[in-house]
Amino acid sequence: MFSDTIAAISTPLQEGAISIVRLSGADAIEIADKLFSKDLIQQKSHTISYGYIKENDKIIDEVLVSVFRAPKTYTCEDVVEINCHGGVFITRKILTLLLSNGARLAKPGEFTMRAFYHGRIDLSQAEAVEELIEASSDVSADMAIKGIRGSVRQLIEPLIEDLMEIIANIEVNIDYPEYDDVETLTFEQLLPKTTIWIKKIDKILERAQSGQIVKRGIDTVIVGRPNVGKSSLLNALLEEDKAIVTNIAGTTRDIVEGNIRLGSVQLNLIDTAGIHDAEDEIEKIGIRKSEEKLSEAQLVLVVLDASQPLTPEDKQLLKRTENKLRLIVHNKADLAEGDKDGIFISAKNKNIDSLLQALNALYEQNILKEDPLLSNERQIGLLKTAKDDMIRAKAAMEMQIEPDLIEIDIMAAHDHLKEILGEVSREDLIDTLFSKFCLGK
Ligand SMILES: Nc1nc2c(ncn2[C@@H]2O[C@H](COP(=O)(O)OP(=O)(O)OP(=O)(O)O)[C@@H](O)[C@H]2O)c(=O)[nH]1
Ligand SMILES: [Mg+2]
Repeated sequence: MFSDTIAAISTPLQEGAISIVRLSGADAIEIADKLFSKDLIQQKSHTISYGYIKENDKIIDEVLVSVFRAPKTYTCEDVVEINCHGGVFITRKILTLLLSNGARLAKPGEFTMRAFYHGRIDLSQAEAVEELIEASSDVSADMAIKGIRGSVRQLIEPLIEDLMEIIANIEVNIDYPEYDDVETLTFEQLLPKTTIWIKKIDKILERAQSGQIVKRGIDTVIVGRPNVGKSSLLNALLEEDKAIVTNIAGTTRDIVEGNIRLGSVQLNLIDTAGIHDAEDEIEKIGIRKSEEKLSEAQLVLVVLDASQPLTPEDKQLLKRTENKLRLIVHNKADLAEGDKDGIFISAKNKNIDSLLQALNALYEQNILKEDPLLSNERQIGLLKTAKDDMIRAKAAMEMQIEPDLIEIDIMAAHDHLKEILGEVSREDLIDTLFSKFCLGK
């Protein structure tokens, strides 16, 4: 499929113990053979040979050369990997020698792109390779490796099959309306199928949200009336004095942000201005921002002052956050008396264990046990588009519109799902996608 042989340095270009220069293509073995001290042409597939890279007769480096013959290789082509000493100069030198012996410099992601074009992996698997490289936690790495092994295909393929079945049904009816033995298609049959299909998509989309949470972190907003200790809590969580803390109500006027990692999830923390009826113009703007952040939040930490009875403002805030995913945090526990049922902390004294435990419990349970799921935005976007297509199809069915007109929407949904796997896709999209990869991958 590709006529040229590509080469690239596949490890970071910096000093290290070893660097790997990789070659892929029909001439990979021949090109490497020209530079290597031993014969590679006869070398068995999937073996490693020890020797020297030479420029004319001069020894350049002592190396290990792996030979992988097509088709069972990363790219499905002949692949050679040269493990050399990890100096920047020497690695570049070897690459240059390969290029002057007939290889072409690979573009970012081109090795993986070849694996895709040769059909070894689908587009979602290629994306997962990039996601694995970028993964910043156990969970995101775990999701990516599942993706590489085909979890997205497993998720999407049954949905494609359902649509094929619906399309086939419609086609039979359009083509052979006169045949008695062909079951006539009725909307009573199609409608429930469509409804179930949309429900399945909703389920995947719902779980996709947890997938994205793992990757991007949870937008967590700290709210409460002035002076309850929101900024103190932010500082305690971040383990640094990021926000200003004073005993003056209305200290925080702007948004203060910071990130912490809790086990496998990340919290994107936002400290806000205390919400109350303020007179001060600047504070009012701050409060407006707080409300905005509150409405966008994925998790809300409602902070109360445990040393005081609930005020009307507290009650109002509790009411407003009722339908949000929230934790009610009783701060200033050091000043409080009586029962301590719930999350009691003392932000000022950095005593926040019960909150950390509650957060861990929340996310270990909610997100991490589920698999497989979608977490890639391109894939989620296409899934949503396919859902919209089917919502249109459903509406048309309800209006008893001609089946062949409805088929257009169903076909669109089908194509959008296929596009997730890269099976109906535009060249430019694929190019941009692979260009995000590292060189040599
Ligand atoms: N005793 C005690 N005092 C605390 C605790 N947490 C915070 N404080 C004090 O409460 C006062 C207000 O703390 P902040 O963290 O500034 O409160 P805030 O909610 O951010 O206030 P605004 O930004 O004005 O809305 C400060 O004097 C803190 O030292 C706590 O756990 N125990
Ligand atoms: Mg504050």
